[in-house]
Amino acid sequence: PKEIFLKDYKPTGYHFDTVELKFVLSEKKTTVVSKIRVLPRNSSESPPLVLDGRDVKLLFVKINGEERKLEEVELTSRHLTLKSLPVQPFDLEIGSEIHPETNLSLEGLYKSSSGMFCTQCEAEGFRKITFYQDRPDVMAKFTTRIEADKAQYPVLLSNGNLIDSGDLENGFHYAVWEDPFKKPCYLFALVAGQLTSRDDTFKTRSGRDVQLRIWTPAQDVPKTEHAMHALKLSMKWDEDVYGLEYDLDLFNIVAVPDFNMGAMENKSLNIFNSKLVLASAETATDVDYAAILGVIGHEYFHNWTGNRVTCRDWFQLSLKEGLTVFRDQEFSSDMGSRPVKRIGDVALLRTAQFSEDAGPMAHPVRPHSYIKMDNFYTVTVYEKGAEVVRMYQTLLGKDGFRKGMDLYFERHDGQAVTCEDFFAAMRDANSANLSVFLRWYSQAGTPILTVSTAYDAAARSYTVKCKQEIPSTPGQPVKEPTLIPLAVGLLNSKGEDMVLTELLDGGSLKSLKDTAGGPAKTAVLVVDKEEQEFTFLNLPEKPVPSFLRNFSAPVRLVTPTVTDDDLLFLLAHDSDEFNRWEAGQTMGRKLMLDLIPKAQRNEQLAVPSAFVEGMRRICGKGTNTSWRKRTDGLDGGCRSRCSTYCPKICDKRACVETEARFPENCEYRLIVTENRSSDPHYTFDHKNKARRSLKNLALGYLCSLDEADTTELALKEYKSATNMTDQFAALSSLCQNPGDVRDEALANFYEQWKDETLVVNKWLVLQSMSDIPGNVKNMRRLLDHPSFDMKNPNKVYSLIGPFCRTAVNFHAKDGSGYEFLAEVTLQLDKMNPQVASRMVSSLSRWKRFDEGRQSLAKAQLERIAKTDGLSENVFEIASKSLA
Ligand code: HT7
Ligand code: ZN
Repeated sequence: PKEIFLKDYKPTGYHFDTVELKFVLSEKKTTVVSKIRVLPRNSSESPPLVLDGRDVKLLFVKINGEERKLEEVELTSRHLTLKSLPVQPFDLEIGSEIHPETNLSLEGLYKSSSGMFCTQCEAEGFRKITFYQDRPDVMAKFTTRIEADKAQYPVLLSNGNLIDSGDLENGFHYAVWEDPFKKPCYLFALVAGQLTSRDDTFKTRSGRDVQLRIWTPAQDVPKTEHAMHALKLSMKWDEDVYGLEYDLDLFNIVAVPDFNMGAMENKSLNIFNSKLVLASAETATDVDYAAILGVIGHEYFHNWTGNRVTCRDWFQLSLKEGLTVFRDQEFSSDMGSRPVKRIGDVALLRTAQFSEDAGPMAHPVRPHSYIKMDNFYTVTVYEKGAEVVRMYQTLLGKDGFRKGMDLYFERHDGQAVTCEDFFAAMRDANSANLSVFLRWYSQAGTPILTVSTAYDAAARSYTVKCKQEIPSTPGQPVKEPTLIPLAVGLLNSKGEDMVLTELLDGGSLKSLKDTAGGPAKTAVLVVDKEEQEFTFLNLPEKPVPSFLRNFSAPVRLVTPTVTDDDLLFLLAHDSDEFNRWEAGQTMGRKLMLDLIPKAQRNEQLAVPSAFVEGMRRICGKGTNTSWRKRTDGLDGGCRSRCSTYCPKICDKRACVETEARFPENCEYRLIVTENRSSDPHYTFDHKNKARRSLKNLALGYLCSLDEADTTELALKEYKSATNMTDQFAALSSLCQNPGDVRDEALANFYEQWKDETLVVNKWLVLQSMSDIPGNVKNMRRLLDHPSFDMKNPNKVYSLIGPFCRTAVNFHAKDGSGYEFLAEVTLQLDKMNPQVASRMVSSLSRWKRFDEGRQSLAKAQLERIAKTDGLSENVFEIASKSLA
């Protein structure tokens, strides 16, 4: 397979001005005719025009209405090359035939299991529809005519405005859609099927009425209320926060049950995986509701960051994705709890992205090369990319960031641009000097930032010493220091933020103010050298430092001079709620790591009472007034996040021997009863979500004790639940312990929900993530279960994905977990390479396994890599993992 490099980027020799597409959809084949107005870049020469095309049968080619003999064009399995073209603008007409009815890859045009036709063109799916310059810097105005059987496909949708429709012979009908905005072909969309819409309107701030429609099969329309609400909130938020208004009179969303990713931002016709649209209190959890809010927002926000301003090439993917993830994170924060959202986002970054950055697939936010672009829709491009955008905001302030965004749109509306263009807009709008910052785009690996401190009582000064180091990654052995914004707060002995007045930075003295000009309580230190010192002046006492507030940079922070007492103090007092959580986590992790070898040596285990006390107070059970004051201000969602270390430390033996029975000391039983809702009506708001989260966390901890009364409590919760959040949480708690109760609860749940495919997926998840020994056998049984279908990505993500995250069964000593995954991957690869390559990634980090497991995992990777007919997607992951 061919590797594509960023450094080889060249603009095309031909622009496409307008594109008229005509689709005739039918059960046995689909014909596509495209008529393109082509503008040669140079009027003195006509280089070959190379069009991409895969699995497309060429029917005819016409230039200015004149047919070219097919023997005269160059046609391979990937390209159609046209030579001897006019040097003046000309019309290119291409007729082709495709087979959506057998397309299981779910890219290009495919027929969903629900019977509807639908498209997915990003990144390179349009070439499976017709021959085209399938790259994002080719932007054209599209008009789309769709013809199909009226009874089978009553609804015909594409981008833009409906300009014509009517009946044809033989029971067919047609619709013509015109999109007034230039766009790359990856934003093209078409949908045809039996769909019903929930309709609403949104009045923009300039007073225009926008029609909003969410399309689903008729029976699902009641489940689209939350999605519609989320859409209207998103539209309002983008106006309020960025001054960005929707630019057409119609916005459609279609839900499809078979979709490789979460959703797609096609211009005015977003296509969504059903699981990110459909929700009801009975069938969806709080987590589902939150995901719907975030993803509806994300796709909507792409209308400006992605569609109006798009990417020059796919290496720039983070230009739109990192920025749009940042925007959706901020939107969700504003709609719910800011610290809880931040804690969740950072937790994901650390578990998924930091490990990607430390493995064989490590790549910069802007990769240098790829074999298959689909493999680069990664947590690095999305989540680390969002952190890079967040750092601009941290460095420039909210107002400065907004100025940068305004300038970005002013300069680049209607263009396909690069990450440097975004950087330049931020820099120029703020007259800032950030050049070292660009290294975030080009260097892979997570920087390690070591920060140590010294207080000089006589000088009343506090010195912060920073050292940064970026580990080597494949192909990048040596790194340069990058620009790290280190947000710092200093607490006095009462636990209050000290006012930071003056800072000596590399010898120069700066007076500190917050962004509104008031006294600074958090300073942002700009660390841009390998080693650097900063000194705060005028500090009357030795402070307790709160470093990297709100996780101001995606780094691993090492703080050798921060003591356990400091951590407990921060857990109690830090005004930065993220860092309160962080202090509890750091402390909890330290304790666990301490206890493990002691447990292995069968020694007496003890958890310091200060930590137990700290956790009790986080749960809201403290009496000490200064603690009480702090925890009262902490929302339930934060409490729930902060409490997550309690039971992990509390392995059953440790609890008994230390008398520190966390579940009892933390009064989990009380938490369950106090937070049980008396209101059968489900409300998705932050207060209720936080309450349910704390209650269900406590229930899970109690059930980990596996005692008769805790099981009884969980069964009671399961039976009395009035919404899926509570029902599923109770079921998950019960499922921790093997036995009849678990089996019966699972059977009961399936019986109740077997007709709700999205709920059945939850049932699959619970079983696949089980640590019950020998679960591979059960997995094989589930592959044959009527609820499973290898062709549906949601089923694969529910059954195979979670299995690969289990410690006991995926990593079974006999290699049966790895073998199972290899079998599934190879089977899946024949249908859907994008999903197959996501699955094989679970074996990528085999070098970190123990010796025995390394050779077992490697053998399976080798088996995959040498299979004949392997897709490029899976080949790229398997071969890079073995390198
Ligand atoms: N921009 C969308 C990306 C996407 C995608 C990429 C590869 C294969 C299938 C896909 N479906 C959607 C989604 C987004 O980030 O908004
Ligand atoms: Zn996106």
